[in-house]
Amino acid sequence: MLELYHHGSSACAAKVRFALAEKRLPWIGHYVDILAGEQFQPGFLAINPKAVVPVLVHDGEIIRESTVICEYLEEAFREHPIYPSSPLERARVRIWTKAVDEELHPACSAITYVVSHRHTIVRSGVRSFEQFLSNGAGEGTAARALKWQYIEHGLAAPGVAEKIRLYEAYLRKMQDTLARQEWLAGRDFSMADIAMSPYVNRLAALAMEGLWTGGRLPAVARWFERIRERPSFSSAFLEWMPKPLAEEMRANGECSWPDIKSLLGV
Ligand SMILES: N[C@@H](CCC(=O)N[C@@H](CS)C(=O)NCC(=O)O)C(=O)O
Repeated sequence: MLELYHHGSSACAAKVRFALAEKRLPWIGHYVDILAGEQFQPGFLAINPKAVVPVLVHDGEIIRESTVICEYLEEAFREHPIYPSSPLERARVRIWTKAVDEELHPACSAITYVVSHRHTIVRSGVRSFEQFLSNGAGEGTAARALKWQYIEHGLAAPGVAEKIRLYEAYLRKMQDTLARQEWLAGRDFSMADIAMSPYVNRLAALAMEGLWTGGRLPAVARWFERIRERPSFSSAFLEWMPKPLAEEMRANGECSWPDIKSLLGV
């Protein structure tokens, strides 16, 4: 039995749900509300001391880290492969997944917090770092200190502008690649597309589609249309996103859009 601990707005969790859907694997979900602090409950910390989702449990064995989880699924279940067979294309997949883990995910966390989650967290009554930490930090005090900077200073928080520019640079890298080939690793849809989709979808959820629409990055626009048309898209991305959170993220994104545009000069 496959069990997934996940959350609706988590990009890493969406990546694993997308992989599960593409591999047509049935799973049972345990929803962890990371905006309400459920990741700090002892039961969850016991399966992930870092207090982050996603976590996969397969027949009682715990697997953490979204990219590792997807690799595990591919190796444990050979049907409906999401990794290409050629070494060159497999290397291309890993370049994208490494970029996501090392650079894009931290950039996504920055933009999501400064544009939207900071308002949700402040509205819930949090006023100080001590209070923000009062639920616990798992093993992630440093990461949580960074998030507190995003909550307190928004777009003016140290390093945020660079992270948002880096995010946009990845859209342009995608454009360069997708202008030459249909999918990110080559001719076929693969784990590279699964890994990048949540990050393009996040910008769409924040009403920032203008970064690639209107003829700006046409190959990215066409690619994202094809991603959205896949039968797996709805179960991976839409069904788990609570409607009030989706509406809040979109409204907050619309408010921040002029600042983001001026930061990026688009
Ligand atoms: N490298 C980890 C990152 C996991 C991660 O950052 N998860 C976020 C959601 S996308 C989370 O659970 N955040 C909870 C928190 O920061 O309190 C992975 O790929 O699984």
